[in-house]
Amino acid sequence: MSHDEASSSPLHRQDPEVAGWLQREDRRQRTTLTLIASENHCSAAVREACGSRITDKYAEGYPGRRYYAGCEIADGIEDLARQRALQLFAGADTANVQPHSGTSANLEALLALAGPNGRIVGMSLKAGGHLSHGHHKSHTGVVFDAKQYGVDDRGLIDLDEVRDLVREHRPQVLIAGGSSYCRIIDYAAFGEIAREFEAYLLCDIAHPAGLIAAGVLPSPVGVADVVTMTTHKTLRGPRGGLILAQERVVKDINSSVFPGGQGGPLVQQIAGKAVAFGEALQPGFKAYQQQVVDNARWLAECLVGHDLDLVTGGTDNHIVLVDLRKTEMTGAVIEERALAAGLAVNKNAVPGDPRPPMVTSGLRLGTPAITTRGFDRDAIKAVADVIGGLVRGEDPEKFKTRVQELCEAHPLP
Ligand code: DSN
Repeated sequence: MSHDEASSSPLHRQDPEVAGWLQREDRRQRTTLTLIASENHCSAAVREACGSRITDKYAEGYPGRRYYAGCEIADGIEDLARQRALQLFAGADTANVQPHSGTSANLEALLALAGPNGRIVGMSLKAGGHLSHGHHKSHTGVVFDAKQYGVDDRGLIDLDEVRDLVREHRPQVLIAGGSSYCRIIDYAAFGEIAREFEAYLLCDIAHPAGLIAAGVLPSPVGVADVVTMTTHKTLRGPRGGLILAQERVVKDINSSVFPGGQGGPLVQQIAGKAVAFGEALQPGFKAYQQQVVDNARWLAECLVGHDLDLVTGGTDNHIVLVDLRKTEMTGAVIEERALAAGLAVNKNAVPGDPRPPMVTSGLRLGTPAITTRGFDRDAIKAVADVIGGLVRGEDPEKFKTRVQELCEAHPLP
């Protein structure tokens, strides 16, 4: 939107204060390189759907069975989103597109499968898992009797440890997936453990969903009873959650989402999900996802060239986790220094991290957003050079012009 169009918009005329904040966010995104692994830049079409008039509509229930009048358009949109989700993730029996977020999706799925006070096993946050996999500060660590597995000295999931924990704890649900795990997860092996001990398998693919949809990484669909994900990370859609379920658990999952965990669905977000799934079904999406992984691997190589340590030594997906423990820097310090240079990165615990979560000894980098901006090998190397310099203690000011050149050469969609 041009400056003139923006300043004559209804929002700008009615509420210049909010409009001003949103313009600043627009500018922030244009002039910052997003290396936060969980963020991306969705299309203008997705944003238009999410800002549409259907935001006004209440549609509690499911298509064909709503608690309000006038839901026929909401039904059409939700059916379309569900159909497209099932095309993207072949082998799933149903898709529930209503979860407001990945955490809501996990809580709803876990309540459906384990019930209150049920037993669950998931990867610990410190090892690369997620809060909603049973962390003691998440409802999933309060409502359920949760045990957590970690990673070995190389930063890899140890399937023997997982099996031992499942044998001992006998969970109703075993969870596979994480938010800072950079390697391929062996879903088939998790499935064998779950079957051996009669647990359900829940695979949380919030991070690699787009890579899996494009066939760049192996899919857990068909192995897992339930697959949860977010739609706004590698999948490049609007903020929200999605649950895929096999027939035997569909009824429980659907009633756990509504009326169990949520009221009216956010139909405008479901419309945005339908648009994003449509985009992901186009041939260019596979090339984009392959580039996300190629860029992450190259970024990892370039960072190793700057003598930085990486958890697991590299990556198979879109995430690179830098272990700063041999340097003078903490995750928090580098996060701040990077932002001063124009890079948005996030501090992140590394396995065995002695520092607290607001400090950390790690840096999580991701390539989805910069790949959307069209980054190639030269541009990735330039980013690695900035990070290498910042970790060595060089002044962030020195990199500002180079980062702005990269932003201008790679505009937002
Ligand atoms: N915020 C997500 C991430 O950054 O991975 C997890 O909830």
